[in-house]
Amino acid sequence: MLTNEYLKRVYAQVEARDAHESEFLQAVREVFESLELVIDKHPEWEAAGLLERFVEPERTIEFRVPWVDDNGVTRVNRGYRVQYNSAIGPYKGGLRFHPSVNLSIMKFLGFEQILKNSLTSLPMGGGKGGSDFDPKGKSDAEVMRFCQSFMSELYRHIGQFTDVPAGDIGVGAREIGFLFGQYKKLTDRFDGAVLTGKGLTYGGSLARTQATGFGLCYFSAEALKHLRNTSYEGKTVVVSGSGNVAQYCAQKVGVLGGKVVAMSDSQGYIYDPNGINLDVLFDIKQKRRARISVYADEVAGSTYVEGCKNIWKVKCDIAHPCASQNEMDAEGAQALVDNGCMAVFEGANMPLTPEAIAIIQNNGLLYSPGKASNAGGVATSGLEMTQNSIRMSWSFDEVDEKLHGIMQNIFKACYDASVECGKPGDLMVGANVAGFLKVANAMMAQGVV
Ligand code: NDP
Ligand code: 2IT
Repeated sequence: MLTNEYLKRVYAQVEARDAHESEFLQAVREVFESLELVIDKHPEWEAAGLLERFVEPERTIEFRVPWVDDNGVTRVNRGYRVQYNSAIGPYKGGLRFHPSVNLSIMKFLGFEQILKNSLTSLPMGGGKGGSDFDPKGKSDAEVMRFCQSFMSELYRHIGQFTDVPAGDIGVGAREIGFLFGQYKKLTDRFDGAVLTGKGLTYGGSLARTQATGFGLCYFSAEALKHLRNTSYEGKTVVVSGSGNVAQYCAQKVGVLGGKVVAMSDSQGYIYDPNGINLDVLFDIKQKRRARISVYADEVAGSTYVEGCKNIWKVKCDIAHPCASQNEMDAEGAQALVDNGCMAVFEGANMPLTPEAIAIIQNNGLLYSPGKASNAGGVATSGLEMTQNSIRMSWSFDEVDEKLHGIMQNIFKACYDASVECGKPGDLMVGANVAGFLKVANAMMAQGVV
C-alpha cells in the first residue's frame, strides 16, 4: 500500500491519465511501493517534479506498418517505440512482435527497462518498441517485408547515440537481420551499434544469444549461495516458455547441476522426468519453429499437458518463469508453495502478478524480479555496442566472463540496497531502489528536461 503523500499523488495522476493501461499501472505501482522506503530521505525530488517526469516517456512514437502478404493482400499493423528515459545513456531496449502488443505493454516494458539498464551499471537509458504483428505462421518473405516496412519509419528515430533497439518476444536473429539490412539501405551507413542481437558475420557479439538465460542462472546461483547457502546442484527446475530466454536458461541450469523437468509454450507444457532433452527441444524450436507438443511425440517417457499455466503445478525446487507478463497468478504461486519450491527467479518481464509475488514472498521463498535477474541480455547488448564502437570482437569466454561479473554485481547491488532499506534479502525492493537511485541522481543533475 502507498502511504507517502508524494508517491500517492503521482500514482493517482498516472491512474487517472492512463486508467486503461493495466500492465503499465502494475509496473509503476510495484516500483512506487519499493520507493516508500527511500522517499522520505529525498524531499528535493518532489520539489523537482522528479517522479512526475520519471513516469512520463520522453517521447512515444506510434506508426502505421503496411506490408503485402504472399497472396498479394495488403496488411496494416501498428508500430511503436517508447523512448522512455535517456538520463544515463541512449534509449535501449528490445522490440516485441506479438499480437498482444499495445501501448500499455510497450510502456510497462520501457519503464522496467529504465531500472534494469541502470542496474547493469552500463550507460544505457530505457526504451521499448514493437508491433502487434504476429510472426507465427508467416513465411520468411512476409517477415522480411514486414521488417522492412517497420524500419522504413523507425530508422529516422534511432541511432547509436539516440536509441538502440534489440530483440524481445518474436524478434530474434532473423528479424534483426532484416531490420539491420533495411536500416543500412535507407541511411547508407554501416552503423553497427544502432541495433544489437546482430548476426556474428555483421557485428553481433558472441554470447548475446545465450546471455539472458545464462545471466539469469548466474544471478540465481549468486542468490542461492549468499541467501540460502546452496546451489543448483541436484535441484529440480521448472522453466516456463521455450523461446530464447527459456532455452539458454535450461541449458545453463543443466551445466550447473540442476535438472529441468518441464517447459512450455503459449498452448501447453511438456513434462519429462528424465530431464528435458535440449537437443530435441532446440531442433523443434529453432529449426522447425514447431509447437512444444511435438516433443512429447518424439521423446519416450515425456508427456504434454494443454494449458501453459498448469506448468506451476509441476513439483520443483526452483521455478524460472521465462515466457511473458502475468503468466503466474495466485493459483500458480500457491501451487509452487504447496509443492515445497524454494525460489522463483524471473527470466521474463513481470511474469508474476502482484498477488503471486505476495504469496511467494510471504511464504519465505527467494524471489527476484526480472529487471534484476534478466538484465544479462541487455547487459550483453551493451557489450555488443562497445565491441562495435572499438571495432573489435571479443571471444565467447571473454563476453561470458564479463556477463558473469555483471550479474554478480547486480545481485550485490540489489542485496546491499535491500539491507539499506531495512529489508535484507528482499531483492524486489533492492532492485527497484538501486536501479532508481542512479537514474534519479542523473535526472536531478541534468535539471528539468
Ligand atoms: P521468444 O519469442 O523467444 O519466446 C517467447 C516464449 O514465451 C515462447 O515459448 C512463447 O510461446 C511464450 N509466450 C509468449 N507469449 C506468451 C503468453 N502470452 N503466454 C504464455 N506463453 C507465452 O521470447 P524471449 O525468450 O526473447 O522472451 C521471453 C521473455 O523474456 C519476455 O518476457 C521478454 O520480454 C523477456 N526478456 C527477453 C530478453 C531477450 O534478450 N530476448 C531479455 C530480457 C527479458 P509461443 O511460441 O507459443 O508464443
Ligand atoms: O527485456 C529486455 O531486456 C530485452 N528484451 C533485451 C533488450 C536489449 O536491448 O538487449
